[in-house]
Amino acid sequence: MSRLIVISNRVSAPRPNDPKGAQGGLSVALAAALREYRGIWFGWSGNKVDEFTGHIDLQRHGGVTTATIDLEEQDVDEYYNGYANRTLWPLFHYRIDLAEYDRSFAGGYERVNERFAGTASPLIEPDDLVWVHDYHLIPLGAQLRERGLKNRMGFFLHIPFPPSRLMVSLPFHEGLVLSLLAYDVIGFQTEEWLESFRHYVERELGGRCEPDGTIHVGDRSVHAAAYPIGIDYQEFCEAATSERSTQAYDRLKKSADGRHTIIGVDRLDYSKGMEERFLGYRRFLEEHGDCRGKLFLLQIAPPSRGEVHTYEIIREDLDELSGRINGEFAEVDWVPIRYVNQGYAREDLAGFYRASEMALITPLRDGMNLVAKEYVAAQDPEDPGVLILSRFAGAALQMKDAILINPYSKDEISDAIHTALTMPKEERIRRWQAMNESVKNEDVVAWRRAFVGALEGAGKG
Ligand code: GDG
Repeated sequence: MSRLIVISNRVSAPRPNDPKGAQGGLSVALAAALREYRGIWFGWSGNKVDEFTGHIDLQRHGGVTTATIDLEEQDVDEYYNGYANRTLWPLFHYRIDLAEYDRSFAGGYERVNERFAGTASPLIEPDDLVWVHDYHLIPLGAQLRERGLKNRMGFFLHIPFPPSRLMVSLPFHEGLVLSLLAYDVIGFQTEEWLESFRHYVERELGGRCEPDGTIHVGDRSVHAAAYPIGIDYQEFCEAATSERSTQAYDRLKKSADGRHTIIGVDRLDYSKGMEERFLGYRRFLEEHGDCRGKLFLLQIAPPSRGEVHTYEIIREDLDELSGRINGEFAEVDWVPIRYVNQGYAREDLAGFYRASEMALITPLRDGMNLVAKEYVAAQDPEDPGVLILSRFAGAALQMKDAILINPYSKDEISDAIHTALTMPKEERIRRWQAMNESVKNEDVVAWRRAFVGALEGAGKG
């Protein structure tokens, strides 16, 4: 069997009970995918050095071999904080108003991708399968090919692919998308993002897309398809019934004191629609005065990307908004929003999900959203909670039995909370069973098998 070489921006060794949490969906999923596979996980260590040396730190953690490199401060500023998180992240989440285009960012992005290619290529043997992840590393495949690699190579995009009309606002967009064609397999989370990619290929690159997923541009033919990512279902169910999880469950239930808990768990990111969520919840409190004091919103939002200015602003905005709503509605013995800016261990999260009668997940745009799937997996089958989910999350395409809402509409959020509060138990069970089936069957193992299977079947590049 070929080895699997996974390459992503950050490598984080599996630490299921890291109390700081907030590893992000990608690293949680990749650790799970690699555990069962012989191979290497290559990427940035997260450390900065004065001068880039290309030194590779090889380690083995929890059944996974990791190979990491350190980057220079300028690399991190231009490539990670710059092009990846200030240019591509907002653009790919349809926020061209927030996207910044700076020549130095684009230069740093190319440079770091070259550094990845230069240091990773000696580790790659001719028969290895190479699987590159996410928007930080789009040109990496092309740069590995320039170094003579003929391996089968795949790329998976964890975030949405924007519609062509937005994509063209990126300077030199053709070069970026053309570089994707160096891969043999290109994977997207949903049919919707795939459709945007195919549209771009036909309209901007003059390519041809066949119904079986083959894409032809010039003399290059590649396979592009949707591979919806899932959670490690078994691991999460075990986490949800562990001793630690039970303690977390008891802690939340005790402090809820008979009130209903609405839970939200998100990295502090504008794409997650937390401001819209708070405003929708506020509308609910206005419209249903009789429900005040009977429920509360627990929003867990560990900080992320602290060095990017937009993230400081969202943090300030949410601090202010939650404070304002609490000031407006709180009573001496009740606070409507418990807003927590820290991460928790996965087992604690699982207990909190299980103890919550409802989850309110309202991203304005999200590649998939694993929190929605984790919430379902953690529920008590005899008395499950209700999932309220944005129709703009990739997960909504698989979880049609959630209450699907438009996160921009305060009214829809308010109505959905009311529907969830009054939903009969039989309906909660019916909806949960349907969602649980899909979360269980379309898990991270199925995702990895589908993608790696397509890569194994691909012609050598
Ligand atoms: C990207 C895409 C796509 C959050 N807080 C804590 C914590 N988390 C964990 C959650 C979940 C993960 O982080 C978040 O995953 P999401 O999928 O919701 O979102 P992104 O981080 O934006 O991930 C996304 C994903 O990649 C995978 O392809 O679904 O669309 O944007 O696992 O549980 N974990 C712990 N403590 C926390 O406080 N331990």
